[in-house]
Amino acid sequence: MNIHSIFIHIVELPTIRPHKLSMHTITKQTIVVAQINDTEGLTGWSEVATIGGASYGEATPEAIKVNCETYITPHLIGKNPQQFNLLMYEISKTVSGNYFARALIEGALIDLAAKQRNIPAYDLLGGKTHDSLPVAWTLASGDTGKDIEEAKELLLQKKHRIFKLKIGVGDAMENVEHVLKIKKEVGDGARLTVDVNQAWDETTANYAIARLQDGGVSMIEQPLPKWNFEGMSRLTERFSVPIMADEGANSIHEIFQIAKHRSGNSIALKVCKAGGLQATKTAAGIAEAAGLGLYGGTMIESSLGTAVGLHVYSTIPHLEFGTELFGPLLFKDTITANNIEYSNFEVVVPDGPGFGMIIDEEKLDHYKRS
Ligand code: MUC
Ligand code: MG
Repeated sequence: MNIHSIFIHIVELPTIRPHKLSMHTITKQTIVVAQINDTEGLTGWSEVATIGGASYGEATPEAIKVNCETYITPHLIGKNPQQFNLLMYEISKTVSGNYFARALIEGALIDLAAKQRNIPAYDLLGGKTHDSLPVAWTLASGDTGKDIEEAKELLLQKKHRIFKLKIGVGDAMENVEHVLKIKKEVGDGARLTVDVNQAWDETTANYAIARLQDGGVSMIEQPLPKWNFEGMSRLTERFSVPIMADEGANSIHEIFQIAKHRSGNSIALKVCKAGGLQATKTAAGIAEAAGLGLYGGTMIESSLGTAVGLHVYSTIPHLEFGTELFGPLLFKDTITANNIEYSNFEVVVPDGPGFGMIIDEEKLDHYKRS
């Protein structure tokens, strides 16, 4: 029952099309996978994703792997994964920050603990309140015509009716026109949101958000740099369209400060940013107590990481903005034998044991960095 061995793998999966963010264009997504084996032959698996090396955030895949192997996993050998709560608390005393690394290890411990009991992971987190959740798709091809085509096709297939547009690259007002053209084409059948990924200054944000709000856009994600909490407070006060904090909303302490100073009136949750599934639930609790809207965010994980997100988001009763767990649909291939199911504009929570995903070890080996 106790932990026998732990391996951390860096994996690279190609995407179906380039995915353009303000700081990086993804053509191959890098994920980090943890594998924790127990003495009885069961394995817990988990995943965190990163975007563009060190460009999106401070956690790089290489640092996650080395910090897990040097400072976290030696502490876990011989320990009982059922005590994941205590183990992660002990780790928090010797490992500061490193939220992605801690989230990765906690996820694999929870997957293993749930598999040992033959129950779904969400049952270790209080039980699910949703069987499936609304799921947004990100339009980020960089081409207005292609984005319109993509949105219409996905609406027709009943896959998505919430679209997030990445608009942090290039001229802000041209980007606003791009959004409004798409809004006109997809009509009222879909909700449109934008993610600026920190690319604007406050003056630009004031001009652009006014146009987007008038044009019927339903949410503006991280318009200002992550350090500009006061600017985010002023935008939240000024506009009626929801302002969401993403890159600025990481630890539970940051989320508390955002709630206190209204530096955004909604939060993009992500397991990696919070440092784990339990911390994600705490973050959701702080946001709920402050009346902030919640979004089940993604760092564009593959099927395994998407299942991790789904298991924790399924235990949160009210996700005002739904989720954006579309990752598996952006990848050309997967490292699991089963895949995440999408139907009727929702993503289905995979039932267990654990996170409910079966690793295809040949595929894992194929896409793993040597
Ligand atoms: C982000 O900033 O939200 C989520 C969806 C997407 O296209 O990029 C990610 C990261
Ligand atoms: Mg974002």
